[in-house]
Amino acid sequence: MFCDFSSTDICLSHQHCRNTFGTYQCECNNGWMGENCTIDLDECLTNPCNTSFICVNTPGSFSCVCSAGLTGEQCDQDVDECGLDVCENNGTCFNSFGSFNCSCMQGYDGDTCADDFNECLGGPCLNGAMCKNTRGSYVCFCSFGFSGNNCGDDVDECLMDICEHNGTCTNTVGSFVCNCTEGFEGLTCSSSQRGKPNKIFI
Ligand SMILES: [Ca+2]
Ligand SMILES: [Ca+2]
Ligand SMILES: [Ca+2]
Repeated sequence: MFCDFSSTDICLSHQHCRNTFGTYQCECNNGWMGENCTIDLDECLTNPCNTSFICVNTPGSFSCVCSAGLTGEQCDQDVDECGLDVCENNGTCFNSFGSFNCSCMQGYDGDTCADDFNECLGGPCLNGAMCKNTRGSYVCFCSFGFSGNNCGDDVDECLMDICEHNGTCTNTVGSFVCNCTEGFEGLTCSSSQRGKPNKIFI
């Protein structure tokens, strides 16, 4: 019995036929192993590619492809990622050999500035304000008496004529004080003092 090279049926797939003394043998093709040569050999485990390449195992074989950021037949040329608009959300791109860097606009994060930066984690809202993270920014919901983007500004309530009935207004940080004229009371001097007018029970 000899290998019949006119037929492909003697050996299983991933095998080839070899003549031996008086008979023949089926052997695994390169890249395959196991009893019936059905197991793919992972050539990448033996690091067959040099450092500019990364190894990709394929069924029955492997290939060396350029590491990210490198190109050319020998993988010795830089990819200009900045020419590919790799930085998102108006980030500024800096090309380097084999790599690149994005300097993100305020509010964005990540290698390509694609991620929202959660400003609330840094506690930007002042004076007890609530922080809500938004994409590319954040919003502060100010407590009473404060204003501004980060709620760091005192509201001068006296400018709003907040004290009624000619009360005297004094602005304070986060609040105000009204000194009421006689006969009036309350935070804004809006109510008449009880018991003053004798006529109330008449
Ligand atoms: Ca580059
Ligand atoms: Ca944000
Ligand atoms: Ca105030």
